[in-house]
Amino acid sequence: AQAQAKGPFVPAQADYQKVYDAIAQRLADETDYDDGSYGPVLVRLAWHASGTYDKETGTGGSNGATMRFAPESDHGANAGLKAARDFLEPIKAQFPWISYSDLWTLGGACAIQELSGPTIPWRPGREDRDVSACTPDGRLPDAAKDQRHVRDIFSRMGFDDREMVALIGAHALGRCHTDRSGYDGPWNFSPTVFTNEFFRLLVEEKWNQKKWNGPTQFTDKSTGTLMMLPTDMALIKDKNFKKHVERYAKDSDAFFKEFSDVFVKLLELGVPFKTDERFVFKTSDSE
Ligand code: CCH
Repeated sequence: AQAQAKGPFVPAQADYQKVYDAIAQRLADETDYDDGSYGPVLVRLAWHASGTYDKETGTGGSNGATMRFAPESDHGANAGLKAARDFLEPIKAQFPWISYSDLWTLGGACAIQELSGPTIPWRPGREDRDVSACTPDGRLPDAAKDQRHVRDIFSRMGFDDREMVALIGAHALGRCHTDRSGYDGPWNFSPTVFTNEFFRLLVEEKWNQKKWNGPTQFTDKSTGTLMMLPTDMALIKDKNFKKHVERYAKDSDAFFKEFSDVFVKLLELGVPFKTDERFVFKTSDSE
């Protein structure tokens, strides 16, 4: 019998769930890193791949995965993200049909869910682009700056005040590394669990400038082991930002819901999708 003519492979939700499962499995296996998880750095990779978007020119964003190439891979803000890109290489080898741009954003969505965060509905359709699509340096936020800078950078992507505050709540996860950004330490005591702790601590803790030779950062009065960046402190200096910080500190459900909506929006900025359908992936503990 003659083999049936096959068209090009068109992956379905079940195929993307397999990719999700492979990332989740690797997150569970590779615990000998940082605070025990690659999840936070995967979230940062998805964010830095997407946060280069410029609404005026339509350039940047997650479509293209141009951080594979210098100069973008060498931009100061992207220091350390090679760890996340390398973590995903075996997944790319196992599922060669997925683009890097879809894989990096799916990695971020998977990490949020696996670290007990909200559901992140995700859509495929990004295509990798070449080095000519690299964005110029300076599109990602500089932690040493104030609320005007935060507003400038995130409004260039098309976000409003409420969305900016929700997004930065991802600083519940992970830590700063002196050999990457120059800053040091985690924002809270559970850096591998997605919570609203970042906001609670920002409001309830007293933050003092850290005495050290490094860049200006803030430390909690109670233990001296946690940190805030100058841009994090800007969220309680600015009254329009602060009202959302206070709301999220009190209402974890509101934070989870609004974070999910805005993270979905971030991962989709500038992507010429051909489909409206988003997939909701099952987490590893629900199977
Ligand atoms: Fe962030 N972030 N971020 N951040 N970030 C850093 C680490 C993480 C800023 C600066 C820094 C978002 C917004 C901002 C994560 C997610 C998000 C670090 C330390 C700096 C500096 C890097 C290092 O040393 O490894 C600034 C400035 C802003 C905005 O003003 C947004 C938005 C998100 C996601 C939605 C995550 C996660 C980390 C931890 C990474 C890790 O390796 O643990």
